[in-house]
Amino acid sequence: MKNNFSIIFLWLNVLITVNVSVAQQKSTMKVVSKKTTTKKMCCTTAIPNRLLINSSNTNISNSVKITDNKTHEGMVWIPGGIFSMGGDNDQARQDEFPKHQVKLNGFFIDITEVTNAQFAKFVAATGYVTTAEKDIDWDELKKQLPSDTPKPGAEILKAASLVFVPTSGEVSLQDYSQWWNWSHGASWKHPQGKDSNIDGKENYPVVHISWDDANAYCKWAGKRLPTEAEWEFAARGGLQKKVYSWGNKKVDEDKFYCNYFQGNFPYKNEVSDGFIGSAPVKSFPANNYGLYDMSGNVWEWCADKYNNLYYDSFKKVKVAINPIGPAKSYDPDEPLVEKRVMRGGSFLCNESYCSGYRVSARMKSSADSSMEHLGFRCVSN
Ligand SMILES: [Ca+2]
Ligand SMILES: [Ca+2]
Repeated sequence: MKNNFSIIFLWLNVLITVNVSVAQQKSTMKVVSKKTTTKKMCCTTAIPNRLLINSSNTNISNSVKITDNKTHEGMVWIPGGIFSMGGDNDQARQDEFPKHQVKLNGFFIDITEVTNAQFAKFVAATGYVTTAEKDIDWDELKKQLPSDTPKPGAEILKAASLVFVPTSGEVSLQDYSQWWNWSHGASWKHPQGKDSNIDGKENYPVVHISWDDANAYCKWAGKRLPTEAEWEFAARGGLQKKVYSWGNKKVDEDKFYCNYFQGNFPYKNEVSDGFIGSAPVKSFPANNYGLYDMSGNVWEWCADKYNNLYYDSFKKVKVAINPIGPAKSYDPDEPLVEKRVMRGGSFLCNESYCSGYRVSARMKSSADSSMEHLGFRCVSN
């Protein structure tokens, strides 16, 4: 099995090399200094894409109809208001600046991440098949690659998702393939791989959910994904210019405020907070709005495209009103891959070098990416 993973990651690395090479030749977009974008390379800046397929070419065969499922059960109303969006301490990366004023209308938001039980209802009602459960379509993938790229073996293109496997010791944090395994059979029903299951985990957040999957669920539920601004506004819980959803106390000061990774990532998880992986929703204190796990547990998709320079566009704007993200995605690390924003950090985030559970921390991946620590929650008007 280990050999298979090695082959897959060799293939991934080939694709990465090809994409970067093509980007360097063809991209006309401004290339930003690597120094500013790869700072603190870790779980928060090295989220892998699912074989780097551009989401705009993802073929979604599932047809989900809007149903009359809209309900505000399990949601709270977040009154509108003005807040200061962006980084609040020296852990913040460049894409979290400049801080800028944002005004939002009120909205409802789920008090927890969407759970396995909730997602199972959706699948039972619609027959939806998630991205991770579908084989990779070579005809689509090859459109992203040079025409002479050879077709990989069928085994590599089989349905799979990324599962975290701790390394045996300290490793360079530049190479995420050391702790992410391309695991055939891994999906929301088998979060740690094909031999795992979610029996008894109905109240855990659903994971291995792509942005496309999350949107399909939202559509069925009569809801939508939060904008990045809505997500941050809700996470702050009415606090102004604080680092975390609970204020400025350190993540383990007095008590554990969220599910994260204690110890030395990615090989020694001390599990002082009681959870080595994801935790049942509501296992940690809610913020002032009554929202659970806005920090940690699993990353949460937002509706917005990701652009590392997006906040610069507000430099001359006094107050941004209900912003919905940039028109164009751009990530200087992978310029050809259209990406969407993820927020909140996960059980793999670590205080010493990433702290993705800060309320302003931004992450991104392609819309077809799915991983063991990636889920979502919904909002509605
Ligand atoms: Ca933990
Ligand atoms: Ca979360």
